[in-house]
Amino acid sequence: MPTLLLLNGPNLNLLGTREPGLYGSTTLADVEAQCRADAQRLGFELEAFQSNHEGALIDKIHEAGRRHKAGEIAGVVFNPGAFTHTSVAIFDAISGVKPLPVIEIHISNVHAREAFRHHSYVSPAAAGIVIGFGTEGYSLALEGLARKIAAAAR
Ligand code: CA2
Repeated sequence: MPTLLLLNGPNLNLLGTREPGLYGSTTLADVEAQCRADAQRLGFELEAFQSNHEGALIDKIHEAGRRHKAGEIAGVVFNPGAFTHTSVAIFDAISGVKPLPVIEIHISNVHAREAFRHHSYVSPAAAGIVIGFGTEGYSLALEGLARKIAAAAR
């Protein structure tokens, strides 16, 4: 079965354990289970990976690009965490694996927060963006990704 990759960046392993006012009380394990069920409903397997390290995330994007060419990975939902606002290297990695579709997702509405969160290096390389729907945004992102994959196959 084709596979979707769920990627989460730095500090998202803390989801549900701190700052529930900002990020909710759902844990990363809960998010991954919810996404696995969503993916199956949409006809995909799900692989999930979280890292606090920029290079590990970049390596995973490169691997996803190779597996996309091999017909194994159909697309990626990615919350790059704070690297969203700092990382030209992640922009380059996503640009370098096109046409693999990558949906950027943020749990909080970054535009209603500090000015340094208003700019994303990732968005120009993303196939779509979901912002501010809490952890349910991951489900919306998977749904949108599945629609883009279906449209590209037509
Ligand atoms: O809203 C989002 O999803 C963010 O990507 C989350 C990042 C933040 O740097 C971005 O600006 C927006 C932070 C993730 C930290 O997650 C935590 C969760 C619980 C407790 C502490 C941190």
